[in-house]
Amino acid sequence: MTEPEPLLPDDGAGGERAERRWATISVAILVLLVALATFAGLHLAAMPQSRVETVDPRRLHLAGEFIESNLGSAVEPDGSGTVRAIGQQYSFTPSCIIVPTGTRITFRATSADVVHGFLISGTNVNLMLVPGYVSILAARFDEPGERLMPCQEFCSVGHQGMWGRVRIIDKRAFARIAAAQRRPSCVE
Ligand SMILES: [Cu+2]
Repeated sequence: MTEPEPLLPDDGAGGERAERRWATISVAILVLLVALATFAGLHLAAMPQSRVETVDPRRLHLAGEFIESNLGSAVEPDGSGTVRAIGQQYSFTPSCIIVPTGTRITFRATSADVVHGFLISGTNVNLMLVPGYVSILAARFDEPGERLMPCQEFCSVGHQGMWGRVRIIDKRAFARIAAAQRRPSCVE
C-alpha cells in the first residue's frame, strides 16, 4: 500500500496531476461507451436473427422444401396444417391457398427473387418474403370464407397485379380434400 495522495498538496502540482488523471479516465470511459455502442449497433445490423431459417433462392424449384410439388397445404401427423408458398414477380405459388377452420396453420413462405409481402386480408397474417430466408408464422382461422392475399411490398412494375386468394373451408370438407390430394390448393 502506498501513501494516499493529499487532496490539496502544498505546491499545487499534485492537485493538477490528479485532475488530469481523472480527466483522462472520464474521456476513456466515454471512448469505451462509444466503442461498445458502435460494436453493438454494427454487430446487430450485420447478424440475422438468432433463429432464422435460410434457403437458396436460386434453387427453390430444383430441390428441397419449396419444390413446386411440395407447395400448398400439408396435414401434419399432429393434425395441424402447414402451408408452403413462394412469392415471385408477379404471383404467388400456389395462387389460391386452401386451409381448414379451427386448426393451427403454420405458414412457411419465401421469395424466389425480390422482397414481396404476404398478407391475408382481415387477419393478422402479415409477413415479408425475403429471398434467402424462410418466413414463418402460425395462425388459426375460425370463420370460413374467402380472403384476398395481396403482395403488400412494392416489388416492381407488375406489383399491383400480384394477388392471391385464401379459401378457408370447414375442417371436415378440408379433410376430404386432403385425403384425395397430397398438397391441396384451390388453384383451378
Ligand atoms: Cu410482390
